[in-house]
Amino acid sequence: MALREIRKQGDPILNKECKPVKEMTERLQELIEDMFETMYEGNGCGLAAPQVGILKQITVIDVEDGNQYVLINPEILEESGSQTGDEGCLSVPGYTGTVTRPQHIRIRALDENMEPYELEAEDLLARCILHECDHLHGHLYTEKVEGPLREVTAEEEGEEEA
Ligand code: GNR
Ligand code: NI
Repeated sequence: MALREIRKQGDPILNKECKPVKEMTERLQELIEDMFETMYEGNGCGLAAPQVGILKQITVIDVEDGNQYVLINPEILEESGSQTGDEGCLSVPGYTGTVTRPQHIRIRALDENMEPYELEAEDLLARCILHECDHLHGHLYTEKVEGPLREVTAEEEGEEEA
């Protein structure tokens, strides 16, 4: 396991389309483990492969609902309702902004064993999945933000050990 370097806004890799994964390999298993470690280190609730420089459709999510989700080649099947709330991004450190997204979604993805599954999500989990799916298609939340990006202090980011 190893921490990976997080690419920051302005790095052109963050605006590229990611390729679907065709087969699981040892290298990709290691990437997924490293993505969880890198996400937890940054106090994030999700991380997409392009954020660590890999243009593949892989994202990991942990919104503290007791699950560690791995989404490979995710597809959004349904969206409904609307929620407005604040988002941050490990590729845009120190900022937050308000984004409106669907309240409820249904998705299809492959897990770390390349087994297909469907998942229904709402609230933060839906928001996080949509934020990560945007990364896989070269988009950042800053394109969708309503009003200004606001600076957040280290305290608000939860960096209390700093
Ligand atoms: O840590 C993160 N918080 C967050 C808050 C609201 C909606 C989405 C997110 S994901 C983000 C981590 C990140 O940059 N993932 O790509
Ligand atoms: Ni992000």
